[in-house]
Amino acid sequence: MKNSSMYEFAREQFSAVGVDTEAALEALNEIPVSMHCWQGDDVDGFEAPEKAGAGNGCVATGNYLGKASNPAELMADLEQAASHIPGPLRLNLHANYATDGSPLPERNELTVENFRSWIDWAKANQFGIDFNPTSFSHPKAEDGFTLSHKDVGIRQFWIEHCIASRKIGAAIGEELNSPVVNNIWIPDGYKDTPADRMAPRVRLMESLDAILAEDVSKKWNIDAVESKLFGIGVESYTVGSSEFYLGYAATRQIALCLDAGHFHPTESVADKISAALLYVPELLLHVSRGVRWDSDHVVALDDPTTAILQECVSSGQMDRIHVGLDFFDASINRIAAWVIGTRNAKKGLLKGLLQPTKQLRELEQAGDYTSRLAMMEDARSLPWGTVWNEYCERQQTAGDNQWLGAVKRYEQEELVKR
Ligand code: RNT
Ligand code: ZN
Repeated sequence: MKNSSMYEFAREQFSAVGVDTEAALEALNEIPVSMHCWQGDDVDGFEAPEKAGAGNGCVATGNYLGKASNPAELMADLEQAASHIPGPLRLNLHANYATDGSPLPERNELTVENFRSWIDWAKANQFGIDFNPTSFSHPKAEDGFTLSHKDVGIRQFWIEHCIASRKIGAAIGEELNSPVVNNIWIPDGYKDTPADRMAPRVRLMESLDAILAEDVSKKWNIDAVESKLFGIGVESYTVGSSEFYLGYAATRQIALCLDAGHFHPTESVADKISAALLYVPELLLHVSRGVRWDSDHVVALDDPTTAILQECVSSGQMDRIHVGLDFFDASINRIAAWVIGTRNAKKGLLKGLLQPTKQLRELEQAGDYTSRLAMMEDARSLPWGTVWNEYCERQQTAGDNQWLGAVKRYEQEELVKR
């Protein structure tokens, strides 16, 4: 059977429970997903290795062939991945992926011109851009502290880097006519039990205030802060914890980043969205998958992930939520990892858009929880995959089970030569 006839059949089935698949597809096409540049090269970036220093918590394990090691390779790989992903995309850039300038300036002196090639690339490929200061993998972060460091000079360096990043974000946003989400994540914390839990948090709060004090366009640069439960080598205490940043984002009215891998494993990140949005103006999601101690597996369409993406759309708050990805897996084809994870994020959003939300709410309002559960569970087996494949077709992108061959060919033709 042709997909188009299958789609007509699926459309009727959804329509029977009051869901308009055409409206869902239109809405899906309005939600960009921000693809993270760092899946393509295991978070290495382009700085000279002696400058980059040790990793601090962002560890990609595996040694799959063909890692991108320069801007041209990373851009080509991103284009290959993007060609298998339907709908709008943004590029989530880290400051250590500066492309232009020889030598590159220190991180606290970076300017928009150091990202000129990326801006041109984004224009050519119709991507928006998001940005992140890189406060790790650097000699000044080697003891694991940055914005909360005891040493005022080191703190000042990272404050300047974050200010430079905000200015870069605003300049890129204005040039692309699309606001840049600028997300601060720092690795700061202790492996072992601290004697003073307060002092580093006071220093982090003051550093963030100094960063935000710089007058940067709010129209083009959206500040966000990202919490974490723990990291490798930072098992006992993370300065930028969930409570720290929820309080910070709420009192400073900036965006809060929820990384799906940064909470206790049984916490529902989906449930945090409606609570946080009462107090912070916007949310950034780092869609990711935590597995035991690791928070960065390729996004799967598992229940917790689907619940997050469904909640984004069914909350009716999509205009205040930015969807970004954050995973790094070096044990499989890196381009396939991007494609799988990004398609899954979009599938989760589509599943949310195809939920009979209005009807479920009416049942809830009427107190008919039996029917609510029945409808919710029956909705799970509606043919959303057919609607997804229709979307891929309309976007001239391969449907499920149709894209991997091209990625394998690219591996044979390009990646093996690296
Ligand atoms: C690290 C955070 C952060 C990074 C990126 C590379 O635990 O999740 O978002 O993954 O900045
Ligand atoms: Zn993250």
